[in-house]
Amino acid sequence: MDFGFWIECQLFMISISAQPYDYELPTSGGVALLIIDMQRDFLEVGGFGEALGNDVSRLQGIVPTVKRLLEVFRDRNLPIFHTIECHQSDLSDCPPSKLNRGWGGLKIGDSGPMGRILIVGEPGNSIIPELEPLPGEFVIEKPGKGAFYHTNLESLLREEGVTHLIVTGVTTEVCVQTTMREANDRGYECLLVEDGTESYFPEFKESTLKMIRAQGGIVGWTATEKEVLEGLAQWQACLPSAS
Ligand code: C5J
Repeated sequence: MDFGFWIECQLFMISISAQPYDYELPTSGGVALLIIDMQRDFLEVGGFGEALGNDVSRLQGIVPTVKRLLEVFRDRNLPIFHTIECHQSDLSDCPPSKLNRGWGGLKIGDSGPMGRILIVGEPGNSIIPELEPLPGEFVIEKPGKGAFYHTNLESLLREEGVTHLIVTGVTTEVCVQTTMREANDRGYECLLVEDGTESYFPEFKESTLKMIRAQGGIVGWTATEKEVLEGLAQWQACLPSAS
């Protein structure tokens, strides 16, 4: 590291240009990527999402962005957490309040176009092949909308020394937002990647982004993939391990 750059690293916090204001990165690691529910049943033609009448192409639009972020975190050896919304085959972890909701003909546990809906191990429940987790990456099976509810996510984050979460995935206003709120309450600094999250309902996505960064970042920050990658590149160059 050249001396001028070293001085810059010491004097200034490295941050990601974000809304509602810059997202400061920690001086010694602690940043992880969190990818929420990029499952075949939500994203693929012929899956549960489409069976419910949703346009899944909206969700597919973010796959290249999430993949690029995933590759950057892999290249830099930073922790990666994937989540899957799923239930046990006997539905013992699915409360009636969740099981009995919904319009269409299909409910959780029913046989759908890609196997039983939201049941662990069924074809539609797996993460899309483009983002398939590699050994060493964490996969959190979650029965709720939030990734902290009835999972070991919090203890894993602690063990890995994670304090900052770069959040991506689907759907913005449901599992992504719930997880960010849970994480925020637990003290994690969360940034949602604007072009790395999507909803079947564009107006819900836009409202969620606004809600997250309202009141000075009441839930967290938002930034584009480009802004995240620029900030991370500068941050990694400043880490003690880079010198
Ligand atoms: C939903 C999710 N929408 N991953 N799940 O039920 O947001």
